[in-house]
Amino acid sequence: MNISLYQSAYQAIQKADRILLVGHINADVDALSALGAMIEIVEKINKPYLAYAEQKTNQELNFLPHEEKIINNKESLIQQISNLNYLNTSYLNNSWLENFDLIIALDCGSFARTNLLTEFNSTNKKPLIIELDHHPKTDSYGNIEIRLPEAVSTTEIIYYFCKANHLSINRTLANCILAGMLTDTGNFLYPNTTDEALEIASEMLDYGAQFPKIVSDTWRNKDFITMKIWGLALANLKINPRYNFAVTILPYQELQSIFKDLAMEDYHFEGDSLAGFLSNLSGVKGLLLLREESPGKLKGSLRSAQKNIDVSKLARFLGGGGHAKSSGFTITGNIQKNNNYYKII
Ligand SMILES: [Mn+2]
Repeated sequence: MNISLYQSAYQAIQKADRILLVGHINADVDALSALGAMIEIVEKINKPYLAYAEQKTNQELNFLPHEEKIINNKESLIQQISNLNYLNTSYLNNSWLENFDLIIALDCGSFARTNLLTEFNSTNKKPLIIELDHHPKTDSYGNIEIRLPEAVSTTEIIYYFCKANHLSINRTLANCILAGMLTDTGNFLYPNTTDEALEIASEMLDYGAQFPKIVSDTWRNKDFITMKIWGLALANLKINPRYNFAVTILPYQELQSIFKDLAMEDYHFEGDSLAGFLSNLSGVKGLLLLREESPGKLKGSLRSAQKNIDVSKLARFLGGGGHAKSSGFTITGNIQKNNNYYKII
């Protein structure tokens, strides 16, 4: 652990006047928990801050500490800048980002994942950036870059941050740290799980983290429609014998008919746990879950449990990214079905 890097990050936080905490677009539990932990840390030292994660989902994850303080769209973020008690009114134009002197980006593999790239590029007075992330490097954007691809979650990095800076870990921090670690490892079942992660998790229990509660809120929380979608993914599962690679597909029309039958219009698809579940299939090199999010737009999730397989290479080849055992991409294409086989054209 590079203690001085963590310490210089904390010094920058102590020096800052107005901080923007940001997690990636469509934030998952790790990103929201990392935000919750950072909110706890900056509130303790009375720093004016705003927290933002574009398109954060509202209902399912509201059990996470400080979740209600995370703004989920840019308009509200800009509106709330005036609450930061600061006289600069430049937020009225495109350089509103200048109202912050520090950005802390959490769980964002590239700066584009913050949804702030355009504003950042067009701002003259650029805020300092601290990056805490466990994704493999794709982009170098942090002035202080703390990137640990071997960490199971961004919240594990926040644990090291607390230790390096002698910050005491209260129950809120312990819950945030454990929640990110649990969800990014599928409750310590995915191949990215490390001995270190298990040790930190047990330490979090000592600090009061609620293990059964987090698991029931994040894993034992599947509704009926989710189970029907998992059923569709299982029904469409095939193994490509040439590559010994499993593939399954969720075509838009078939998803729509599930939604229609259950009178469900607005459904938030939780792809990570489905892909994680499917990756329990033994004997294959890996798995691809392909979901047609809207007609012509396909989202792929890749998983592997095999030591020598790095699925992120395929994800990057297709314009996406991620970890060696868990990555994703988005492509355009239409799904055609004939004789029980699907074809992308
Ligand atoms: Mn993560």
